Amino acid sequence: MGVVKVYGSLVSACAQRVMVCLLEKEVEFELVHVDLDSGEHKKPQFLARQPFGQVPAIEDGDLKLFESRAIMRYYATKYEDQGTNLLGKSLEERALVDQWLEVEAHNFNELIYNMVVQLVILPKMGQPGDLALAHSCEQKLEKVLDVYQERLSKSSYLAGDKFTMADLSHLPGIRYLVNEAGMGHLVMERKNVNAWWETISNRPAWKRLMQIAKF
Ligand SMILES: N[C@@H](CCC(=O)N[C@@H](CS)C(=O)NCC(=O)O)C(=O)O
Repeated sequence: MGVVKVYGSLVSACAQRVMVCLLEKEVEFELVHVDLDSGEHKKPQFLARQPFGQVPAIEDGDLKLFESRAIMRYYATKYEDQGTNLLGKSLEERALVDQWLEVEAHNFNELIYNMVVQLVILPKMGQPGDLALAHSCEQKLEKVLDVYQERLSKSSYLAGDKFTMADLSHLPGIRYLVNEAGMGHLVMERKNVNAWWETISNRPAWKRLMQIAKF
């Protein structure tokens, strides 16, 4: 069986989520570049892998899978005893990991995604971003990060005292926010969130991915 193939792009936050997970789990992978700029992800060949026309998708032997968080959970479970344990140990720990992963997916991600599209992606494509939408997302994100600030006053990581996939899942979005969207103050103004970000973004797997991506 060959190495895991990740279909995506180094600049895609969702593909980064999968790649940093594979690096934490010490699973070898090959990135098969999907050219988002030319719309390769909307062509039939890619739609056969991901019918919604979004990256990433993976191929692992006979298994083809899409949805970055499902892929992350698959590898966290398949290689539970290899590399970093991303799942938590007890049923209760795992439930907390799932809870914060749901928060990332439903309370956090969409706000960041909209802000990055309006403030970074559209301007890069020569189109004006909707600044009113970005501002409204920023205000909502302030409230979400206030909840994180409170949570992180009780534990070093979101689901407890260990790094898990709940923390990992935030890495690509926060990088965009801090490094590309000029929104670093949202993190820095919150002492516990900032300390958490410093810790998780200094993990060797994330630093390795940043090196590979040349960010
Ligand atoms: N829920 C999906 C979302 C995938 C997604 O939004 N991918 C973005 C890149 S981060 C994409 O392909 N955007 C291009 C598009 O939607 O046309 C996942 O987590 O895999």
